[in-house]
Amino acid sequence: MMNRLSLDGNWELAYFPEGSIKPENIVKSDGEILTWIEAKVPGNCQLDLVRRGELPDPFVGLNTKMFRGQEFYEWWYRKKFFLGEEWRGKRLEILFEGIDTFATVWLNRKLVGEAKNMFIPHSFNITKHVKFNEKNTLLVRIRSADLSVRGKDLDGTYDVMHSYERLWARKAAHSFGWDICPRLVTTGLWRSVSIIPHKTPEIMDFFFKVIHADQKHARIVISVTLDLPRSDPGELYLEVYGHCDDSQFSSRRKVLTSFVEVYVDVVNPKLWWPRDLGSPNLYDVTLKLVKEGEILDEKHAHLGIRTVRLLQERQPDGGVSFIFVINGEKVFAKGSNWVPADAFHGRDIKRIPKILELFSDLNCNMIRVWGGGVYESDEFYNFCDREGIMVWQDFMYACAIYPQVDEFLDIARQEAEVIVRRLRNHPCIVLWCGDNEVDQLYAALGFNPSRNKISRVVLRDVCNRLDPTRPYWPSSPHTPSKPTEPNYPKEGDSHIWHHGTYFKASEYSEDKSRFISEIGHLAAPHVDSIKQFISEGKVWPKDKDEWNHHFGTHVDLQFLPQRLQRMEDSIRKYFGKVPDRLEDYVLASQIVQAEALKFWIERARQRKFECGGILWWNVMDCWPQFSDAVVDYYFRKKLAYDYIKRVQRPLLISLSEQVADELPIIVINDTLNNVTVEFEVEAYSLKGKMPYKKRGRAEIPKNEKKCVGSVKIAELDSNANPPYLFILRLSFDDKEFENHYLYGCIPFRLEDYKIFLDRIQKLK
Ligand code: BMA
Repeated sequence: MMNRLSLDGNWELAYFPEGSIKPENIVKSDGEILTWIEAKVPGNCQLDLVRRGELPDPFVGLNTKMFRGQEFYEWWYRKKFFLGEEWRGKRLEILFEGIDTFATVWLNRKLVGEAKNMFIPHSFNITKHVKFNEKNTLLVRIRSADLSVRGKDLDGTYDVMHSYERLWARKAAHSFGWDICPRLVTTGLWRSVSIIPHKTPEIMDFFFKVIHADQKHARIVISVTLDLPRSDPGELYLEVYGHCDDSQFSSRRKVLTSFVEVYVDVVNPKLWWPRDLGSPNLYDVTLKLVKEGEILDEKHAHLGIRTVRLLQERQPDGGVSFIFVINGEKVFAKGSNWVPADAFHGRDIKRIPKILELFSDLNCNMIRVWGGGVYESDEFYNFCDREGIMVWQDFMYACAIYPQVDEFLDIARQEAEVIVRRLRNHPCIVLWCGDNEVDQLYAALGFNPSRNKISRVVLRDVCNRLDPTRPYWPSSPHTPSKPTEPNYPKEGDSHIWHHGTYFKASEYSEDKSRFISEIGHLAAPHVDSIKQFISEGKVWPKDKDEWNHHFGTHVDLQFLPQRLQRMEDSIRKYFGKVPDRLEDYVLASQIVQAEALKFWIERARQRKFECGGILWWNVMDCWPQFSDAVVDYYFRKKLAYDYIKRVQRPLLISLSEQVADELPIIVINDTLNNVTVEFEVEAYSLKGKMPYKKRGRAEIPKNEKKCVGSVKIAELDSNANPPYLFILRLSFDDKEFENHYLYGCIPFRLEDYKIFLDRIQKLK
């Protein structure tokens, strides 16, 4: 079958205040009555204007404010293309992989379709309207999102961000303004556009349903949806072949109806494992439609054979566990939250591969796709499949009480059906989650979140029906037995936010969470980055307006101006004062963040399986700002990056907090092998290395943690006063892993920390 025709690349763009020119006049003239500029697809209209210098770089200073007026514009795209004779006789569809958001499409002056949802692809049949061997003119009108949803029923809704128009617009929530994202209500063809030829019969969709898998045997049901002729298809067979190295399977079934189920049994299957536990094996699968030896259609895909379960068992302290179990083995989740790759989603495609490399390099085995962004691209999930990174997938609802009327529930249902069908063949996805912090909001307003029909009825039903292989979790955070206490620590997942509080304060150090799905600490980005996004002359001393703007105050919320203050509170608590040199200010903020994240991850791992995992907030910024991210928008890493990378390795040596005079040494083994390790602990005071050394050897059973000894403060040289820096070393299999622990009482002196930092930065 002939390949698709990509329409990506240069398009034309025109724009004007919505309604000031009649659409029918534009269509009638093939757009000739408009003035066109050059546009890039995939892209965003606003960026096309920036490229021409008609709008400033929105990421500098207070410039996002200059994009507000454009929110009330309509935008027209035009593309002219040719199709040769070879395209004749096929059913032709135009596929828009992402339209942001309220759009109408015409081809050769004929209406071909409408779109109202940024999150899902749209495909329109253009067979009747296309011309062969001559010019085709495609026109796309994108209306203002604000104006498109005006007048919709908002009674009974609530929006934390006070941007109510977003509730009816199925468009990335953050674009209306968030603490971590600017208000930039974008428009555009943000993903690829192509023309796809179809012929009948055709394989339309398939689902690899793994119903059983262990080391010896796997059974997979492959459900296939076909497009068949409206007459007897004859001796038509569906054939399936799969292989992964030397493991193979095949099956064949006669096609009688347009829905076919093929059962596949695999002996000694090569299972898909999350990283650290094994290899993320993938089978190459080919599905063929065959009639009398002729292949009529063929599709290729990857299959990861694995099972997933969410273990929720009563625990000795009365709580309930929250542990992912893959192929029967518990997995401790270490990872981070995925926020939008860019405030302009038209640029995602360029940034996503680079950002994903960071997750992998940071030793993450899980990513949570947060509900305030978008469902990610195929490349995103393919990467996670290949790397063995599990994905916690939110549906795109965040921080609001959404409309509960039937019209909205239908929109939600249709979107979920498309998304679940699109993503369910990715073994990386281990959980469908209804939303971000919607339960929490219901509870905060005094309502029971079980009333939310979106997460409790619509999404649950779609997941149960279209993908019964994965657990469904209604909201993050959520507590099944106490819905009105979604953040109850001993059950379900928790979001832990206390900006400005010392990271070892009891809120953190006595936390009993069963699974931490959000926790984060603010820090400034690199000085060079600050100079890139704060206007000249406003960098230092800080210009309150510009700094606050890049801390989230573009959203008119009371709590946001305090973010800057709270970051400084945390510096003051750790170092006694806020440095008055910019370089030191940045360093101090990054040290506190680095030590905080290191401490939280270590503590969660030390509580292995009382706690099922920790997904900290977050790796990357979607625009240049002061934030919880550990890599800034320009890809400059904060200090926390290396600290996290060290403490997320599968084998970890760590010190736990002091009990009486001792600090327990805890080794954690996240692999499925029993390991024998050698360890040692060295101590440094500000005067240099101390004569202390502790050595040992220990066996750590697979997938467990163990206390292998302790550091006794009384055994240290009493001539040197704290602070002390402990260097912990673990040797295994000719490899050495190091970690550190800073001992002493806050406040530390920044000058003292700098002395230790030299040593910390040399850790292996
Ligand atoms: C959380 C999220 C977001 C927010 C983030 C960072 O609680 O779920 O809504 O952007 O914190 O502050």
